Amino acid sequence: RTEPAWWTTSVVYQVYPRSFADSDGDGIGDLAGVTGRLDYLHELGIDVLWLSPIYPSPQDDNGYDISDYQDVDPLFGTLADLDELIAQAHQRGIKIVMDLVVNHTSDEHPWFVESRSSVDSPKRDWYWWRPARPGTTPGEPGAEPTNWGSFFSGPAWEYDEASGEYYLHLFSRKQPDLNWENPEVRRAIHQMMRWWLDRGVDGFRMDVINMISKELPPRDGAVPTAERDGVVPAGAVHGDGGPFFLCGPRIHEFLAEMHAEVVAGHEATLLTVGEMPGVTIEQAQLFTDPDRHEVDMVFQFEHVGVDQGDSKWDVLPLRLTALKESLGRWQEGLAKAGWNSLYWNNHDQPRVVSRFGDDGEHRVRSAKLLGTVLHLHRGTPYVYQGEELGMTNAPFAAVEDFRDIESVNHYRSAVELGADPRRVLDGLRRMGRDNARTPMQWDASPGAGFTTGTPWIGVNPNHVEVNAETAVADPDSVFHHYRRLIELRRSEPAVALGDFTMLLEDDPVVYAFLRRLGDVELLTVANFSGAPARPAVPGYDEWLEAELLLGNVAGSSGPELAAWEARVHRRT
Ligand code: ISL
Repeated sequence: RTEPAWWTTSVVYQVYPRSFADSDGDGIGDLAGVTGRLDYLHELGIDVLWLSPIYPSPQDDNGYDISDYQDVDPLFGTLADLDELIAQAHQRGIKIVMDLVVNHTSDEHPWFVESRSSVDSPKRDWYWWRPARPGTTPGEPGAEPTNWGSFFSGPAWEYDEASGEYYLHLFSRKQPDLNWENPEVRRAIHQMMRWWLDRGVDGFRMDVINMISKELPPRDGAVPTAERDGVVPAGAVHGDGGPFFLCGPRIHEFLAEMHAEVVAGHEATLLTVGEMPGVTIEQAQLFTDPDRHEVDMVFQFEHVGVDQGDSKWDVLPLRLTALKESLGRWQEGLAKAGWNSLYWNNHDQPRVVSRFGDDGEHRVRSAKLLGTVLHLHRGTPYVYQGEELGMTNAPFAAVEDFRDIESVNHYRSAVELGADPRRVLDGLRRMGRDNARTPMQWDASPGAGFTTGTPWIGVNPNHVEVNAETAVADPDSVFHHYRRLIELRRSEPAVALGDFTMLLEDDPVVYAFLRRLGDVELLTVANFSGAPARPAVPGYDEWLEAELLLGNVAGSSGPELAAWEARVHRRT
């Protein structure tokens, strides 16, 4: 067998530029801001920086609606600023991975503008244009070509009056889906990707890449028969198009082609990670099997769905056994071929310490516990900005505090359909994506060190206590715990490459597992509760004699774990 890939010992850090660091005081983060904070990231020890979209964009979905793939939005700076960021990062041994958003463009992208201009446009077929449902009046409700709902509320089809046809948008109406069936579309994207590699970037995080192949012809999806989330009445919801566009018929072909056209020959230095809502283990095995040359790893969504009911807004209490069952199955599923990416957080998820930990009394300890559990799994860990500080969800008081199109649309549409506004707001507060998008907390100053101006979204008032300046100065902080976890992945081969065995599957509060490589064994035990707990791991007394590699409670050594205590033991 060949050498393990470089990213098996690497940790990726995600920057959401809009919310990371604002260098010019306009209240929005920018590229020069990121460059100015590279020393901080270097101290944390990360290997790769994934940059959420910085391309020209109408910012309908904060840059995930791109109007030019080969430039930088003035909001974030210039191409020269990006070149500078890449150069400065490389000088510190940090790779740069770009967000690749090619399931859709902005409706203001010249490709779509041309496609929309006429049914005879040479680019008409670059997007999904369809006539109204037979026997209906175009433009009337129910005349959409299929009954699919968009991820951001409302139908997934938008009527274009000028041409009398509809175009498909799985996300906002300003994000029309590209037609990957058309080889010209694929060629244009490959070319653009090569252009970025030539510019010095080190890979791509591929946005909803498992949605690019659609089953044809598009047909109606199943409509839920019960009311949804206890708020949206049955009959008022759209059909589920997922079965027609999640991992569609040509997805493996498209990704293998992209690999051959763009990545082949550079595998040894690049990173490709496909974001894939709804992906199954069986599919992920195929996507990440190195012999198939598709992508290095995928983002799956099962473990961030364990606390959700009918939809993401229907929040259930965490059952630890369900979380273990899910992550354990993914560990097993990708043990032989393929590779896991490991994450709790990104710009679409609420903050993990508020979600699966305790963001009150035990904030610091539970944030360290969550980091420990995640980083000791087999796979490549991703740290989302502020996670290394134990940043929490935001205290949004009213719907006016939210900026995210998903939250704003959901509120409007659910309330319109008769839902109780307080209940809808409660869902937003717990699951809304803006929880992850409040400004990075650098210091205790009024703008949190993020901006000298007025931030585009409110700063979390807890920045006076939770901030990077305080954390870097405190050896016991969440920051330094993450730094040690990142270091451990490089120094202890069993962390990166050891095999994985879940223990105590049925235990409702203790998360425990073994990693093994050669004669090295690592045991991780973690108490997901505010009360002491005894890990019922067979032979735990002997483990207590073994080296304690890492813990989050100073001086603790007995057979009992304190509230939110986590330990990593090592023996040979
Ligand atoms: O958070 C979600 C809404 O419930 C997810 O469905 C999310 O939209 C999905 O994971 C896809 O996310 C990616 O593509 C979207 C963009 O809004 C997200 O920010 C991005 O991560 C469309 O480009």
